Amino acid sequence: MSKVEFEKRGAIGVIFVDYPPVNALGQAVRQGLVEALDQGLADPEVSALVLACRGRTFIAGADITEFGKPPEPPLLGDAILRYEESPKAIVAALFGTALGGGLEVALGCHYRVASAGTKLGLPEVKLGILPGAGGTQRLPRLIGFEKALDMIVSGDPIGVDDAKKLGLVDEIVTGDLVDGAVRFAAKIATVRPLPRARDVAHHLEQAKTNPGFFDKATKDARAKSRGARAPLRCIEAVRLALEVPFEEALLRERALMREARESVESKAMRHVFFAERAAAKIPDVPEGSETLAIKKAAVLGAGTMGGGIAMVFANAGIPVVLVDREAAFVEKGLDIVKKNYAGTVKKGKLSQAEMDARVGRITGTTDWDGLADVDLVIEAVFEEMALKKEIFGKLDKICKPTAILATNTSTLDVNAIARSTSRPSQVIGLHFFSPANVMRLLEVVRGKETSKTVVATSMKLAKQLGKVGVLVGVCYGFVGNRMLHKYYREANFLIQEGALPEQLDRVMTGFGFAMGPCATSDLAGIDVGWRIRKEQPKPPAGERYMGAVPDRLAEMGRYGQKTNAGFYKYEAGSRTPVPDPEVTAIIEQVSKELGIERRAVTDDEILERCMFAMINEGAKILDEGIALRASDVDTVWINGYGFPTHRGGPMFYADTVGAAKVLERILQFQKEFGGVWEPSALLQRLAKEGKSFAGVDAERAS
Ligand code: T1G
Repeated sequence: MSKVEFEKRGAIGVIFVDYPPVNALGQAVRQGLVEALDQGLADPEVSALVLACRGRTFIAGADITEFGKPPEPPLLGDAILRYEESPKAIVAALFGTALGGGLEVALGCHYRVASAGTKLGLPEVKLGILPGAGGTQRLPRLIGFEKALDMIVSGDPIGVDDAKKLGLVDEIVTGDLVDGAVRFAAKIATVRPLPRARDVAHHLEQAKTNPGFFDKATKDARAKSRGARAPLRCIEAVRLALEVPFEEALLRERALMREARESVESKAMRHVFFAERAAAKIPDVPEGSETLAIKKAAVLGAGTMGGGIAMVFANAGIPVVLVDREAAFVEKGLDIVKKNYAGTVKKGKLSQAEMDARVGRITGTTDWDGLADVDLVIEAVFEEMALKKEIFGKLDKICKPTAILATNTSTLDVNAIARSTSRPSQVIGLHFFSPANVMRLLEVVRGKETSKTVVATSMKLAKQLGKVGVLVGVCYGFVGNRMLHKYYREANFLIQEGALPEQLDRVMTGFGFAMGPCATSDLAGIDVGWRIRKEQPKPPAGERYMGAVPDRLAEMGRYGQKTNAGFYKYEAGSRTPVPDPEVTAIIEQVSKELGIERRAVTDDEILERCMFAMINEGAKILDEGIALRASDVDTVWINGYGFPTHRGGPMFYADTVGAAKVLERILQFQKEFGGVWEPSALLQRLAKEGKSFAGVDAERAS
């Protein structure tokens, strides 16, 4: 069945795209668009045309699954030129998400009408590319260069009201969209000349008076992009509008887009796109599996995490009870919640009315009886097993039989917690990341006895809460923290051997992380890890201890930002890390006490040891089935640990280096630094067979 149909409504021809799930511009759709246009143009009874879509959204872009294949005609840019040059007016009828190539098609039409709630954007930069079908030329001409560049470089969509104000949308339709578009088309059918975005001159003239604008945009983008090239390519393309004629700019934009599409950066970001969607698919809990309705939730523990989690539910429209053992703790928790919301309102990112509605969904109490009718309880108290078991025992008695009992533990054994209840099948780990109302990742920790219904409900809830849910098994630190521990082990060993915090952080931010391990420890608080390590047994004699330097800093009261001194020093009220010679002296003293002769450490060694320690642990996690897919490990790191998206995640990065090279280096480190570098069996297999982690996912999916 054709993906594009033509239908006549009186004198108006309606071109319907129908290609679920998101009407992506695959070859058949492009072909259909051209054929339907020809049909409309050839029909003398047709005075104007409407371009519309069936299904859940207007065209959401090019078909990303076609990337990497040789482009087939008609090319999107050429199809759009056909629409733009049409002698009959064409009205695009937008709803849902008009994105990427979809918005570019609409920009090639002469008018755009839209339903309320429509989102419009050019998100290509989030795939490591740039708009390649005229978006960088038509959008700036139509709405102005500043706003257009902001949309193209950020990739963030705008709402239909803003689009109307900017002149991107001509009319917001109430009632049936296609009927409204047909009425609009009939109204403008005879208006000439036909308004084409390419012909709008005033923004272009204005931009030509201020070419310096692009230099500033480039400087800002370079500072923000953490080494990603796509934002810079976007600016380069938009700038063409000032430098060359429209047609030539289209060809050069297309060439820039193709260059970007072949880049490892774009392959990494497309991997991340599909990895996030794959993470939602659980092989033994297929789509459509039975789920429980979560209409009311509760959070136990009104501390920072508890308050953040309560906000997540309130933001998703789910009433939530915030419980703690003393009224003062509850009050404090609610105050923090209100402060967080007030901050968002102040930034203009939330209306006061919406804030009030969300705060209204959160009730604080010390009374556990209020938990009898909730559908889900999330425990977020101190990381003490005895306390958690006591709490789950009590919840087991109070909560209704169908209620899901979840723990937000980041390290403890979920199976042991489950066994402290009479309903282990209803127990699951829901591991949020701090700040819970900001971080997108949710590790969904499946216990041995967790039922498929509870797994399916939790994965569905993750999407409902605007989180990226990744299913993981039970082990110490699950996926993220378990790998983080290895990364930080190497980071701290490197400091003991000769590196300094500023070198380590420079290498890791150069790789693309927002912050290096030392600055991150200062932000999170060096005392947090120190207190946990103090509870744990020291490694046996002869085995190295990663905590030597951070323990010394903590013992000296250098907890990080909160004490204006940690691995770095901080001016009062500033978050800017300043290298501190006192820390260098402390580190040198600790190395001496450990009997380590300090040496020059190269940037390459730092990157390899930090990354390969992570990758090796990721491979062991896959070996053990704690993660279903290598791409899940990447999704955890991208959404929970600030791993640079343009690197694709640790396992994707491993594939760009190659399993054989990673193994070769790990075996070298094993020789130099001992058993902590025991290579994973999976990595050894991949190296031997010349395979990749992506290949493992494909094997497991088939
Ligand atoms: N191509 C192919 N498949 C796509 C797709 C696309 N553009 N967008 C979504 N899908 C699939 C997705 O993998 C999933 O599949 C299903 O649709 C539902 O998606 C020339 C070159 C539109 C906001 O970047 O942002 O145009 O997992 O789970 O949460 O300049 O999808 O069910 O098998 O995300 O409701 C630019 C990408 C392309 C938009 C819907 N466009 N898509 O979100 O559903 S580049 C984009 C999205 C381009 C031109 C260039 C979101 C969405 P499956 P979903 P959702």
